[in-house]
Amino acid sequence: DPYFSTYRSFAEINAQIAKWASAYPTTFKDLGSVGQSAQGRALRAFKITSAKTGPKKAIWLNGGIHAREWVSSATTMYIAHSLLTAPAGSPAAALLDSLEFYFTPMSNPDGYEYSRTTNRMWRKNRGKNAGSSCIGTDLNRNWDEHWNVVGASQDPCSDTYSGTKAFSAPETLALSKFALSLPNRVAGIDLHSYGQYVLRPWGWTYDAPPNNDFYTRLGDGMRDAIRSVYGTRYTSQSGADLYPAAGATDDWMNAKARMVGFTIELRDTGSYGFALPARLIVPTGEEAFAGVVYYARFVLDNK
Ligand code: 0X9
Ligand code: ZN
Repeated sequence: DPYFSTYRSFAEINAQIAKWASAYPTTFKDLGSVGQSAQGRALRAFKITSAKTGPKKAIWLNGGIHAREWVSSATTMYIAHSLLTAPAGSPAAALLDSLEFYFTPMSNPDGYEYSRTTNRMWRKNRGKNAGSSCIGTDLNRNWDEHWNVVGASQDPCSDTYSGTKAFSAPETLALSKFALSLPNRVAGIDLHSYGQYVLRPWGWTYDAPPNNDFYTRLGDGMRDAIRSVYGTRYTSQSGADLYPAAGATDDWMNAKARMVGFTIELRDTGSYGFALPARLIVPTGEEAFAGVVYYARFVLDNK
């Protein structure tokens, strides 16, 4: 699909959502805006499931929390594309009979556009900070779970500024309300780059979570599923083993939203880093999709 030949703008991503809504009226549902960014851009959400009715579990895929991690939003959209085009009878298509997939592919649209137009290496949102000329909150330090206890800064000029309090940023507040509005939620993945990691809880402490064995089997299985596509080696470990950092999306999912929460750090391991060439969007997306299919099946069968 030529859509994935290059990194797309906020406007192009929204146009693609509109296209999918008309091309796949039975499986695709545009949920419109779940809130607004600091600069007033819409935080868009959509849902993919089959026409089959009955009780279904919900999985949330979140992309683009960090502005410069362009492949995160691209991969989130690629996963949606892969579900929409899954051949009838395939394992992926079968998932849609028992699951609803909810997508928020661009959770930091202001930062993303700023990274595209002005500063490629921007990470945070673009909210103003009272008493400082520095802009932005790190949206992956602003969630209400052990907020600011480790790996975060109270300096508004820092790239890991955690905000004035948990959910002080409109983006995290809106996303958290959206996630909690899904009564059938069971699991969620927050997509980032780079490093090629499958990160299980916890991210804020080295302590093992309850059900550590479940998380380890799931994370290792995702790692193996990803590798089976092109041989790409991801590392399966806890978030804290990368470095402890609190107030992140994944820990909030697990602790506060009772979801099986993971972070995936997509390609690569540092050759290109955040500036991953656009020709790698499709392979990165294909192997990530294999990981997501494994994850969805595992959650469906084991939770
Ligand atoms: O530091 C982060 O927010 C993530 N890495 S990134 O390079 N994409 O910024 C890792 C988050 C892992 N999860 C937790 N530490 N909770
Ligand atoms: Zn990130």
